[in-house]
Amino acid sequence: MASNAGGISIVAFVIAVGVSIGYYQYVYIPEVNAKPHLPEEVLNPPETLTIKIAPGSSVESNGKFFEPKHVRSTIGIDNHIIWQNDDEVAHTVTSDDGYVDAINGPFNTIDSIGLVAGGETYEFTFTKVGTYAYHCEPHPWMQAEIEVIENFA
Ligand SMILES: [Cu+2]
Repeated sequence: MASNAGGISIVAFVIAVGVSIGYYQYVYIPEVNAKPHLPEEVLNPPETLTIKIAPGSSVESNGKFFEPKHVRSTIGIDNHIIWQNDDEVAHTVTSDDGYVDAINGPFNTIDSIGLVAGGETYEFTFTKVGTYAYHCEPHPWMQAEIEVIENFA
């Protein structure tokens, strides 16, 4: 009886070790390696920048599309960008070169919310310094750029 219980506990121990090693190898390690560790203020910056999609943007002669057309954002300060569609027509915010952020995925509304309907918004947080050119997929004359710079403060 006693030796039987001992046998069961050894089996239980072996299983527990096996599960722990499996968890470490196949769950914990991939999770640790999957995404870079970044400061909290980069992941959730204290401020946001808003870009407005001008009314009439679907018409090329409108002349005003993403406003402002060029935006400078500082990482860890205001690298969270909000696009506000003030037009009645739906638009996309689509990276020119298919940029994929290591934390937040593709910089493209098509891969997340689809079209940004009139009155709706799209939000994206850039976690890396760089220059990000983008456009609207249905209206390719709608072009703009975000420059995300280092925080030198
Ligand atoms: Cu558009």
